[in-house]
Amino acid sequence: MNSLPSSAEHAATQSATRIVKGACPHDCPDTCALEYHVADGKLIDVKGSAAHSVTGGVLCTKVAKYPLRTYHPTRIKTPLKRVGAKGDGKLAPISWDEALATIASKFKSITTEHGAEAILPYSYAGNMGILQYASMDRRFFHALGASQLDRTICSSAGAAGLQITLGARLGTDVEAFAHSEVIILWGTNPITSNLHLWSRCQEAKRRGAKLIAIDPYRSLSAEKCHQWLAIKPGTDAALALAMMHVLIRDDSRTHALDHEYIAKHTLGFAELKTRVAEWTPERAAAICGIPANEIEALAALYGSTKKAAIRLNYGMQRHGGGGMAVRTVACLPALTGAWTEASGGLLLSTSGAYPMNTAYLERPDLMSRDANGKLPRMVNMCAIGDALGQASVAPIKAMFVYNSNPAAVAPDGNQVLAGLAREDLFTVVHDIFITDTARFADIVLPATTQPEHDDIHRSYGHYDIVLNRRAIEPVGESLANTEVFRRLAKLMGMSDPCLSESDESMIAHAFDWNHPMLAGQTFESLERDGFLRLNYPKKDGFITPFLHGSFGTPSGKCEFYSETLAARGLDPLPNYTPPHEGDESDLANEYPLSLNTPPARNFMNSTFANIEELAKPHGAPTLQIHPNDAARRGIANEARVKVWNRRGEMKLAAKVTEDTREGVTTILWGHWRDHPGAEGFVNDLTSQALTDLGQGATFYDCRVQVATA
Ligand SMILES: Nc1nc2c(c(=O)[nH]1)N[C@H]1C(S)=C(S)[C@@H](COP(=O)(O)OP(=O)(O)OC[C@H]3O[C@@H](n4cnc5c(=O)[nH]c(N)nc54)[C@H](O)[C@@H]3O)O[C@H]1N2
Ligand SMILES: Nc1nc2c(c(=O)[nH]1)N[C@H]1C(S)=C(S)[C@@H](COP(=O)(O)OP(=O)(O)OC[C@H]3O[C@@H](n4cnc5c(=O)[nH]c(N)nc54)[C@H](O)[C@@H]3O)O[C@H]1N2
Ligand code: SF4
Ligand SMILES: [Mo]
Repeated sequence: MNSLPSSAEHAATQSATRIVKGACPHDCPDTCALEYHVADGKLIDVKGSAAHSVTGGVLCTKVAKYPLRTYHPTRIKTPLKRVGAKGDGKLAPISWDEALATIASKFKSITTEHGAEAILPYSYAGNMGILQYASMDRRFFHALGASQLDRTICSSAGAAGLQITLGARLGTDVEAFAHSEVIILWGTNPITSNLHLWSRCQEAKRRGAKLIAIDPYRSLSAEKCHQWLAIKPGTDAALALAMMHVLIRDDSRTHALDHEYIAKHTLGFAELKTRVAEWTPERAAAICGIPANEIEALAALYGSTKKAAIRLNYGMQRHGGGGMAVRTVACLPALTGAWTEASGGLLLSTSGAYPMNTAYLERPDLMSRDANGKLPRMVNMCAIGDALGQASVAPIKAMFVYNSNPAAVAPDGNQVLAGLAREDLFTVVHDIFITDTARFADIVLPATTQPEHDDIHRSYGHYDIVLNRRAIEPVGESLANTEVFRRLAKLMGMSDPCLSESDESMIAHAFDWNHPMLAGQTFESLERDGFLRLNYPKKDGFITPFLHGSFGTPSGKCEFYSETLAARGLDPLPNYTPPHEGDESDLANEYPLSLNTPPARNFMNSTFANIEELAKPHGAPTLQIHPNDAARRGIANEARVKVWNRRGEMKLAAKVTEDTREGVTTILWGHWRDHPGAEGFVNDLTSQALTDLGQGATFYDCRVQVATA
């Protein structure tokens, strides 16, 4: 209908609008509570819930325009099969019956010939719903005997570091940041990646708080802080050690240490004191490129109040020493007793807060052991390029990709593409769009978007459970992840009854409702309100997880000294582990610059970059380079440059700017491979090397050279 609706028609539409409660599924700490506005069976708008205090009625630009994604003209509407060469993206529609029958017969023949371990699931966090992220899919692959995927691409180094020091993935309540007096944004850009934390930081700023960003790049958030400390990539642990040095050295004068908290709730203070005595600000300054007097001032400011909150994010752990860096920074709040204030402490993740029924949802017991008692092998998702290239005893013969886009998001892209191009590799991609990975698929399956299925959510940035209810019928023939694996299991004659459990039943069983953290709460109240908050100790109305100690470590204390690390032959104390490709590495002469590739605001990893309305304002990718580095290479602003290393290269426009520190180039990440204005791709440059703890990704630990193209 082209004409405007009459006022009567308009009123009718309005009265017919239904509001359905939802949860944002994207890989973002905010896990907003949504309201789907539906009229005539169509999603007409998505709003943030005003009743949900974290969301506060506000959504980021990406999700506020969600109907653009759900009804995008390029959505996959039917299953497809490949009719061209791998990588061409030439695909023809087929029926679900044909698609599933093809997958089932391939999986069977591969199992007979090579063993089920030759089949690999590849998934990450395209959808963070508890069901769509990890439930029926895990059951299916466990029962099949497929290789296991080690899901390390994002947070595993930080999670491992936090686990050593705090013993739990818990942290400061996002809403309490509004009352902090000092906020350190440590390797994080919340305007992009954590909008609802940023609004609390702004509130604190208006109340007089001091905001400091520690980041090699002057991000949108760093720009709005009182101070930007332009640290060299991968050296955060050295800075934290020197801060502890100053706090302990000056304590008799500043009284910054909380001796009662240290005595009651920490382990190994004496050993820590000896260790940090070696870490003078001068020594750290030489490593992290921040002048010693600024390190002194930072430590003094941090020690001046217990209402000092550190927001760590995953940016600073994407380096060779990322696990140790998080472990070291996480020692700070216990030293000053900042955990005793709701608006003090540290937040990396809250995902460990929830009483999850993981074993029930994922059924790891369905995996069978071989003659030697071993479970199916584990494949690290960061090293998928190497894994696909290996002609080892058990090569990967089939890969089932869902909730992820490895051709764009995995490091060392040339290796990944070479693997995906293998003629003998059978690839299935279940997605909403023809992604860079789907272009290599033998079979493509259409997936639902969040308003088209039910789910239940935890968060990694707050303490609430959020429910998602289906608001519209699936677009085209799309199916949710859970349904695809239910159908495939049935077709393959897999008989365990858990393989046919309904979504509704899994939703009801996702959490342990008898757990003290849910005492007094019911599924009915969740259904009514759309969200609920866990019962954690509170102060001033905010969750304050380590108010009374109760750390999750073996000793129950914040472990400055870790027996766990000692038993693994590792340094039991906080320390600095240099990056793989840092200034001291062998590569530094040939490749004198670091490459930093953090996410762009309008995209969510590689999601949303195909939505014109979001991609257009961002424009083509650019290589940001410091004026001194540009001058040395004769690079003018907007000149075409080539950036390369031994793994790959990219050509794009330069942006000469002091926003990126000297020695560091920055490309904001999230575009797809074929983006106009650039040749080559960011992740063709990044490395498959892993972190010190947690076997995580090292995207930002990357040396390059740059020249005019
Ligand atoms: N809009 C948007 N939001 C997102 C995402 C997205 O792609 N787009 N991604 C989501 C995902 S998957 C995640 S994991 C989260 C987390 O998101 P993160 O990956 O943590 O991303 P940012 O918050 O952008 O912060 C990363 C910052 O770390 C800086 N950095 C790089 N190296 C170092 C270093 O060695 N030390 C220090 N101190 N800083 C360093 C970068 O310059 C950057 O400003 O965000 C989520 N939210
Ligand atoms: N250079 C560089 N590389 C990076 C990063 C970086 O900062 N710099 N960040 C890294 C990080 S932190 C992460 S977490 C990874 C992210 O890696 P991924 O988790 O792979 O993230 P996305 O690129 O968003 O891909 C998710 C895909 O899932 C699809 N999807 C969404 N919902 C569903 C669903 O319900 N079902 C199915 N079947 N599919 C669905 C989306 O359409 C999308 O194509 O990337 C990493 N790569
Ligand atoms: S991406 Fe993050 S900020 Fe945006 S709606 Fe989802 S949870 Fe909220
Ligand atoms: Mo991530």
